[in-house]
Order: sequence, then structure tokens, then C-alpha cells
Amino acid sequence: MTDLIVTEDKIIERILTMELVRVTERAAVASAMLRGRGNEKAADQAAVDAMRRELNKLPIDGTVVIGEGERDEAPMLFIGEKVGTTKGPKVDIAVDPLEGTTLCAKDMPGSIAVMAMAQAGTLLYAPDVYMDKIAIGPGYPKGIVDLDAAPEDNIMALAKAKGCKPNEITALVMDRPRHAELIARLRAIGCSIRLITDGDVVGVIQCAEPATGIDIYLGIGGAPEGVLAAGALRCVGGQMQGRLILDTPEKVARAATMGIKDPKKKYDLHELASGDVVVAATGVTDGALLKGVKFSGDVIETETIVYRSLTGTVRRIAGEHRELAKFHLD
Ligand code: VTB
Repeated sequence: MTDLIVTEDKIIERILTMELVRVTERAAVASAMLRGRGNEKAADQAAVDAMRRELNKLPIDGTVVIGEGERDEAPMLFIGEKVGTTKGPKVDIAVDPLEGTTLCAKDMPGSIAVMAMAQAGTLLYAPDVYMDKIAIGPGYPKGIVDLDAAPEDNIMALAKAKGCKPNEITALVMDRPRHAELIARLRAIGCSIRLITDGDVVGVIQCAEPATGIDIYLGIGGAPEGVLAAGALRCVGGQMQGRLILDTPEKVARAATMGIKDPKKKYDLHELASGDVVVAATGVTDGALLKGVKFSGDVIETETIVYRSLTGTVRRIAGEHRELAKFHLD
């Protein structure tokens, strides 16, 4: 195992894998306190504050490369912000402290606190624009689906590889007017479509979780969410492609300042997240992948999933927080 050849960096990274759990747990608990209150901003802010506080305790020399981008106009965890004690490895940090703010504000399923940590310079520095995405889980021949192929052809190819009919394929798509044609075309060939209102980080990851019944993710969601999902998919060996939607000169210029030379480039999984990456996500509200935060008496319970690409390890961590409960439930 690579890990047995222990370099200082690898030891640090191993330890940090568990440290990331604390970061997303705290963000999840903070925003879960504001679940169902109809205040997206407050819930997001609580998650951002908690995540930033915990990140700054980590022994890393971190730079936020995907943060609370321009779209959210958040003053903290902005792109370029330095995080950590600076005494540690140079790492890229991608955060979405509350992915699915609306879901949390309405106490609907699927909101999470999520972050990724990777070797410096290895995540795609994606501006906060849309990304056209396609993803499938592990176990399929490389290249059987393609972002530029017709959706019908992708479903046919996937069904063939899975050994089933197109009407036995379930695609996950965000419920948006921009996907009306895509949805109609997929339904015309009998494909079943599970629509989600928000939260496409989990949407993409679900392709790699057979229990969810999702075979393929298709459509347009946020670019930052695409990079976070790619980090998780890297660990389990799924396939993904994404293309930034840079449809105005301003967006092209903004992307160029972030190092994106070809605005039409189709990125594959290993270009979205090219190096060793650790991704942690904690449920805020109950969802397909994770249970939400549970406040029960003197204990706060959390569920977190951590992906580590170096070893392809996926851990599910059930947390019981007693000290934190005193602090939050006073
Ligand atoms: C998605 C989803 C997010 O934004 O990426 C989406 O994962 C894309 O933008 O939870 P639109 O909402 O404009 O379609 C969210 O829904 C919200 O940030």
C-alpha cells in the first residue's frame, strides 16, 4: 500500500482526513440549528462561520480555491482566502459550507456541509458559474457516456453496458426549466427521471451509491459543486465530465484570471480533481446519502462521509457530540 511508505506529508494527510470530519460536522450542526426557519442567509452564514473557525485550527497552509463565490457574495471563505495555522502542507481547499441552503431553510431532504482538501494546485479553480455535467458510477468501461453525445445515446450505451433496457435506467436531473428538453427526450425513450430541487453534489455522488438507484447524473448545475462531487467520485472510480458555461465576455475574462485558457474545454474527472483529494460531507437535513443532524437531549448526532482518493477509502462516521450539545442547547 502506498501508505506504508510513510512520508511526512502522507502522515499529515492521513491525520487530516479525520480532522476534516470535525470541520463539516461543526458546519452542519451550526446550520441545522437554523433548519426550517425560512432564512437561507442565516443558515448559510452559521455554516460559514463554523467551518472557517474549524479550518483555521488545522495544521495546514491552505488556500480556498472554491469558496463562497461571487454569486453568494459572502465576505468569508472567499476564493484566495488563506486558512489553517500555515504550519503544515500546502493544500487547496474547496468548500460549500451549506450545500442546499434552500433545502435547509425549508427543512427539506438533502442539504449537507461539504469540503475538499487536495494537494495544492490540483483542483480546477472553477469560478462560480454553471457547469454542464454528466456522471456515472464505477464499474463501466471508460468513455461509454460523453457530455457531447446525444442524451438518448448515453442512456442506450449505459443500458447496454449494464445489461438492461433504457426503461430500467434512472437518471438524476435538477428540476429546472433549462432541463425541460433534456427531460422530455429522456422520458421519450422510457428513462425514469428523479428530479431534485437543489443539492447536486449529492446528486452526482448518488451515481456511485447503488442503493440510491441512480445510474446517471445529467444536466447543468453549479461549477463549484461539480468540482466537489468530482473529488468524491475520484475515490470510488466513477466517471464524470464537466464543461463550464462561460456565456458572457465577463465570465470568460473572470475564468481567464483563474487560469482557464480554453473557455469551452471539456474536463474529465481527473482534470476536475487531479491530485490526492479528501472530501468530507455531513448531513444537515436527512437525505439520500446522509442522515441529518439530530438534536436529542444532551447529545447531538451527526453522520459524515469521508472520501480519500489516495487509497479509495470511504468512511461513514456517526458522531455523538456531548460537549457541543451543552454549547448549542443551552
Ligand atoms: C446546484 C445545487 C445547489 O445551485 O449546483 C444549483 O447543487 C445550481 O444553480 O444546491 P441553480 O439553483 O441556479 O440552478 C444550488 O441549487 C444552490 O446553490
